[in-house]
Amino acid sequence: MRLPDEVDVLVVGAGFSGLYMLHKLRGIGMEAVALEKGDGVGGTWYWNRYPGARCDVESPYYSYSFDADLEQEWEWTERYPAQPELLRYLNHVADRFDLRKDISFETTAVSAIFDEVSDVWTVTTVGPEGGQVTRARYCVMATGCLSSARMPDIPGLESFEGNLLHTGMWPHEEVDFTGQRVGVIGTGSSGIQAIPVIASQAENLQVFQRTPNFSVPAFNGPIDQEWVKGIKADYPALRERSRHTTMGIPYQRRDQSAMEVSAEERQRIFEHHWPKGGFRISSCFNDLIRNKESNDALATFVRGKIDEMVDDPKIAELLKPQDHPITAKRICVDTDYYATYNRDNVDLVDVKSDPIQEITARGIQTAGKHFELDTIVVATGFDAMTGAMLRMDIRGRGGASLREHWDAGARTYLGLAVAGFPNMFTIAGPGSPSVLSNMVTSIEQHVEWIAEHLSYLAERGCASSEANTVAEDEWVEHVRELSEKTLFPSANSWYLGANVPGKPRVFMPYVGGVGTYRAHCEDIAARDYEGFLIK
Ligand code: NA7
Repeated sequence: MRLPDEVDVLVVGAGFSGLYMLHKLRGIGMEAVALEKGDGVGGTWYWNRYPGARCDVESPYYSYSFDADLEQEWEWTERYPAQPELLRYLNHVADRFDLRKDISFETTAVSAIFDEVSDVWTVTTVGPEGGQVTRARYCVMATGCLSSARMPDIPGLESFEGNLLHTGMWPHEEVDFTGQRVGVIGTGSSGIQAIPVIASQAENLQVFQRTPNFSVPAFNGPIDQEWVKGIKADYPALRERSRHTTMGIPYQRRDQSAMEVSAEERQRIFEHHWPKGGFRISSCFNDLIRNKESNDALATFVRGKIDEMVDDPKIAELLKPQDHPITAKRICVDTDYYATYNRDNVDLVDVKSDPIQEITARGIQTAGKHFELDTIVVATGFDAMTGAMLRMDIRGRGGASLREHWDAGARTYLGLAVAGFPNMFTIAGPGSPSVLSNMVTSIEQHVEWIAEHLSYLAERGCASSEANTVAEDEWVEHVRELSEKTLFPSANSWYLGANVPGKPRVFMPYVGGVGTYRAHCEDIAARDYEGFLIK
């Protein structure tokens, strides 16, 4: 589709956020179109096609709740959805709601400039039809939090003559590692998911680990049909409960400190939660991310599990995270990760003690050794939360640039709007629960809030809405204060921008929980959008 010259709302991105935003805007009678860099829908689930790519939230919860028929008719096959299944789901949603006809694929937004006289954005894009200019009253940035993949700053990357692949920009064709010597750089969630699958195919796998992460088994498998039946029968109540939890998943969190029980009882509770799989372990006490002692107890328990799963005690030791509190980085949810190190064809290279010096034409050179490789898989993550927006040249009131406004760290009001950038809204942006939550729950809340806000403006004949500077300053301070009451800032995570050299170290997500946040947003709306300048 060619973008129109003028439209009410331009949505940037066609992943979970962009698709629902487009559907919702139609529902309130607005003319809306979306643009998408990929040649298909799916966002994160379009780009991250690496082997083993899977969501860390269980299938029936990691899905839209806005349409009861969609909820009932879609059949998940596994407990945790794999990337191909999620992509199928999002394609189904695009077809079911006839969204494709309003999406311009293979189109990238280059700049968005706000015109103060007309209160309209002028967005310049490049796509199959060349450059285009679209004028939109509102811009919604559905650009994703983990959509700006980062190549590591390792000298010689371009000189490698083998196959170089980034997990976040994986080729569409199947990659077969059979008979290959493979190196994986990075042991975050992407590396941890890909490593067991690559190891099962490759002749030899070298894992280059700089910092170990905590990972817990998913205990994934074919979905339990009885469990799904129960969920489908009770969906409205479960969804409603999710919206008022901390993470946006309807788990019952034990309302007790880990320090309120004896060491034996604590161990029993950890053991009880471990086989439930995934994030359930972090719901077993209420203070794991706030109380160092409680956190240490869980970290020690998980390190003990690593000892049980890894045969070689020296490898087990290297795999145990020691430098950050457990759950202060999003915990990884794996299938057979630790057991993979018991395979004869897998080696762990500790690049803390033996740093990577360069990539050569034939492999990886560390301080101590040259590793000959056919393929290097780079699983080094993303310029998270702000990267995709800052790639565009966004200019608001007075020609001020977003890059300058965020020079010392992302600043937003509610994670939804930016002072000085009227009529622009962000979905799951910095300053909202976003990446600390079940993304779909948070995305739906933002889409619905934005749609309601735009209806409010239309009903009153208003042309512009802008977060005011005081409200933004107070929100930024509130987000910072809340984070400092937790252990989150003590980890060098991408939540803090710590993975990107030179990125300001500011804790970006809102840690107060999905439920508290939602109530706050609803309250702001009920008070005629307090903190917004509306005219
Ligand atoms: P992450 O979580 O940012 O992990 C990136 C990994 O890559 C991490 O282990 C890094 O080690 C490592 N890394 C980065 N640069 C280098 C260099 N130069 N040398 C060696 N190792 C390096 O990204 P993911 O894609 O795994 O996961 C992102 C999110 O997606 C995840 O949290 C889930 O929510 C889904 P470091 O810690 O920097 O020492």
